[in-house]
Amino acid sequence: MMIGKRMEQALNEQIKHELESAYLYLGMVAYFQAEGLDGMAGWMEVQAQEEIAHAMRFFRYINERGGRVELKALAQPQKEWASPLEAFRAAYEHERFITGKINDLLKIAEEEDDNAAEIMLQWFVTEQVEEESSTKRVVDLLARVGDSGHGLIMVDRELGTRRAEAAGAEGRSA
Ligand code: OFO
Repeated sequence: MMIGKRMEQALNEQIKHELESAYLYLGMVAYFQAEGLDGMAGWMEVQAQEEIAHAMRFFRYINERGGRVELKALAQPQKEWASPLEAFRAAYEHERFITGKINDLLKIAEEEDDNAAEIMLQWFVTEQVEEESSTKRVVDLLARVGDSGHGLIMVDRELGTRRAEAAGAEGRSA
């Protein structure tokens, strides 16, 4: 069955939200790089790539269901944060916002009796649990180290391992 107009529009909005996530996180990559925090920059770069993958899931889904993808304008993202903790707090808040959007989409799927969309969206429900928990974990770590320069370097080093893991995974699947 072809996708309904209401769902098609809502999913096109979601592609925009996912790309906005990528854009916001790339803004954070630039901020962390400027601060000399390469581990955090690497972590956020992997995060931004995941967001593009999320957008592409919706992109492909709309097409598979016979709909038409419509790309929207993206606003310029924030460039500066008061501290790495504030940046990660903003990322966590943004993930909660996205979780709300996924829940709204599920409601639409129910109202429209769109089982296929509902099943596709289940993946995102699980993914958002992971997204919220991974950003919250870093917020908690940074809150704990406070103003300690040594602590910040330790956290930066740990977060830097994510990029190495992601690169390893790419190597394996290639
Ligand atoms: Fe970060 O989960 Fe998509 O936006």
